[in-house]
Amino acid sequence: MSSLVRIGLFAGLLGVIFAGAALAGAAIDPDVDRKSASAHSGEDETHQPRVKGLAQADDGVRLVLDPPRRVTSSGRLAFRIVDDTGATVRDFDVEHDRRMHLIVARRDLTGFQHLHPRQTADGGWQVPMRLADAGSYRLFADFSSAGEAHTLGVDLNVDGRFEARELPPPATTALTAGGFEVRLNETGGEARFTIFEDGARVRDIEPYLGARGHLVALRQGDLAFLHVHPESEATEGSDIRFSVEYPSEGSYRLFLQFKVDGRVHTAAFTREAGDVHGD
Ligand SMILES: [Cu+2]
Repeated sequence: MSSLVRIGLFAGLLGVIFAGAALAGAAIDPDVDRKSASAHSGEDETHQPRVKGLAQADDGVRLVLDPPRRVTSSGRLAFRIVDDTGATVRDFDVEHDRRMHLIVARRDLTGFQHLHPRQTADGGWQVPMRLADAGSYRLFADFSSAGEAHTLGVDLNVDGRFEARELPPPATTALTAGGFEVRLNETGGEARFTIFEDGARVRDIEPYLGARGHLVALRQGDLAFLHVHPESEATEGSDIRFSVEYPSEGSYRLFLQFKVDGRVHTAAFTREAGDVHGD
């Protein structure tokens, strides 16, 4: 909790004492505390940031949409990364086999997409993108430049009648569109995924983006993008393992992608931080 919040709460408590109980609801509104806390959760004073993607500009780089803020449900998305002088950044490092990873999710955590844009001659990026449902989407550009990793986030709106979907309840199994059943086992900060097809364990998982799988974890409410590290000792035939650290209580959506028979499959899981250490 920041000192400002603390001072606010202290003042609120004094208010309750002197002005009576009627003020209590407004002065010690738990929502106010939660909002302030989430605004600060992007940084950790002693460690690297535990969440990413909450800002459109960070660490001297900025994500610029061309044109800004709005897309049609199907078309081409164009964007650039600019530095603090406004110049287009052109040099990117290869991370997970690509120079640019684009993650898209609607704000209700449906409609997940993982795309790889193409760099144009002027240094910008383009990718065909279809957003089937109306609503507000979060777009994350995940890249590394000059040895520094960045995840910048920006909202996109698709006009139309918007119906938010409830987050599915927490689960440790998920079905992919291709009929695979994925089981998740979480213990001590490690998420272990096992793939099944028709009840039998799938062992011939193909490399995808230089690893056995790719995991994106988003926090419900602000779509904070979690640091997730693939565990290097994963070998042929083994589970797909990641170290996942939930930065706060709350609901999270995990999107695991893996490749079998040349096709990429996505399995999504809802997790509640709080039960992750208990089960
Ligand atoms: Cu990617």
